[in-house]
Amino acid sequence: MSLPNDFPSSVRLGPGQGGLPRLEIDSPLARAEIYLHGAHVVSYAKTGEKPLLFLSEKSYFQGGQPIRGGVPLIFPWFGPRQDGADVPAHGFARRSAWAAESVREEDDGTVQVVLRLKPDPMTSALFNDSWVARYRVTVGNELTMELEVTNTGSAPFRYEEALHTYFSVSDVREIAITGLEGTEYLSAIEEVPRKRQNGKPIRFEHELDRVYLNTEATCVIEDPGFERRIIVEKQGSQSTVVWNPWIDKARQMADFGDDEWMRMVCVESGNARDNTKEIIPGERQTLCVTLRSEAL
Ligand code: TA6
Repeated sequence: MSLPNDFPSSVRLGPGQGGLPRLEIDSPLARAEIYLHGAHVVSYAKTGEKPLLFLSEKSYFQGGQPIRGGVPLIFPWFGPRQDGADVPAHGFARRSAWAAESVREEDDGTVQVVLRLKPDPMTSALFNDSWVARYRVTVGNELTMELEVTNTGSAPFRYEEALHTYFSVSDVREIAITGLEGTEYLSAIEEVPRKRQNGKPIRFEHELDRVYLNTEATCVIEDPGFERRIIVEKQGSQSTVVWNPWIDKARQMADFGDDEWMRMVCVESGNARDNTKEIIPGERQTLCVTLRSEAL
């Protein structure tokens, strides 16, 4: 694991849960934790505010297993791979050990961490060996995450990606998500999978698992219980996934508490299904997400 030698005073590298290497950021602006395992942002809280992200109390913290919560990094396929192959859901990036390429503190107090993942025999067997991924995480009054994929090979290839963000909410039954009104979606659980969102905000009365397509919209999670709204801005993303497992699915997940479905919602920014990306040799493509919250 190649690590930079010097860290800013607001950044510490050490063993986190499960002994996994963790970068802890504690600056005047915000606190955050980033695990090298999966390049996984596990927590973020702007100074003086509630944590923005949800983390399951039952999450695994072990090699090869994804962390349940925070911002799982999905690459190079979303969910079950579209060719039906028997491979881990959501690709290998969130299960891989990333290398910390640089850690620096900007003049305004924000901290930027750059992590990198390259092919190895396991990933090349599952996908191809013609790519490198870099992930820039900027921690300050906002949380910005940029996933950059470069085609280092001599042929184009297709991939899916998403920042599968778990947000901490007061009660999923009380929140509303705006920004996707009138947008077409693919549902993983509804009989008629391809539908269009009506003109109203998304509310939750059951399990909901939808890939909204061809949308660059900013989404807002209105949370009266926490007296805040969370703003999810994105660039380089045509898909927004919205998911809550609800009661039955929560019970089926060993790394998720039976009642945790009430306190989380996933609003994920990426490129999936109809919005699968194609990248030509030498091309570099970036998915960028910026998260912030405001008092209601
Ligand atoms: O983001 C929605 C989704 O694809 C759901 O179908 C659900 O499977 C969720 O991801 C979590 O997937 P995981 O593999 O992390 O259990």
